[in-house]
Amino acid sequence: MRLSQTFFARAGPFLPEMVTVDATPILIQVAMATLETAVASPSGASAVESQALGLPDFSSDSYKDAYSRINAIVIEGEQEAHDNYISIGTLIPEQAEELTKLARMELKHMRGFTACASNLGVTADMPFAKEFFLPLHQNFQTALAEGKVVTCLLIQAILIEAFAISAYHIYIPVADPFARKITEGVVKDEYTHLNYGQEWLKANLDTARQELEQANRQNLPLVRKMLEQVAGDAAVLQMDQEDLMADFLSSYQEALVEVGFTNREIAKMAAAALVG
Ligand code: PL3
Ligand code: FE2
Ligand code: FE2
Repeated sequence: MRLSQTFFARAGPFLPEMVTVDATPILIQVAMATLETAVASPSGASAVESQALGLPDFSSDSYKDAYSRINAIVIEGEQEAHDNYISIGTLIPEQAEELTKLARMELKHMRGFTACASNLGVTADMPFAKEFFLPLHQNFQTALAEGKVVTCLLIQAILIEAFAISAYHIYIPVADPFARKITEGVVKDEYTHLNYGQEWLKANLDTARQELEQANRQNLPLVRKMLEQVAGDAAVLQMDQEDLMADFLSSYQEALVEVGFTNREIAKMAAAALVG
């Protein structure tokens, strides 16, 4: 009884497809296998249930191994996002209060994703994640030291936020139920952050244009490499690399439209990812 309830509750968007294939035998199979093995995982779904729903086995060693790096990347990304918004506040003091609010949201995200790892019994590989972010981190620090607020905003509020939004979008449908809830909450906040960057750059486009194009040429290729580097582990989590790339490009493009670039200018800016 409990099993079929959770099955239907979790089936969500997959249900119509499964019904047309005749769900009954699958349900019976799941029920029997679950009764026999009774493997309850910390994610709330047993290995057998997860597989029947087309989700990864959250308790497998291969899943946990990939998760230790992906989760660390997310935790490091949220922590750096916090630090970056505080730093940007030193460059635009009249915005410091608003930026502190954004920074606080990032710490909340970081705590949420830390809980996702504990829930699965995974230890985040933080040294790996620090190295993953290093090139972008260094470019941000150099821009900060030179007082280049436009570059800092492009790196954090456009590129990193668009990266996070795309990754979270693609992760949500294949996440364990606990992490899915957390990530759904986080992704809403990330739009607020992307929007903050868009609005500031839009209001300052006349003076920002040249620096923006230059910063984009330097940093977009780094994001492309990060997407490539994460692809293998993301695939273990059933996240598709092309979906990630497509979602990133659409968030990036929408953001640049909002800032005030024409489609042709955006295509030229996106070409930096192909060439760099
Ligand atoms: C900005 O607010 C946060 C920046 C975070 C960077 C996210 C990188 C995402 C890499 C792929 C993650 C898939 C989601 C998994 C969540 C545990
Ligand atoms: Fe965040
Ligand atoms: Fe953010």
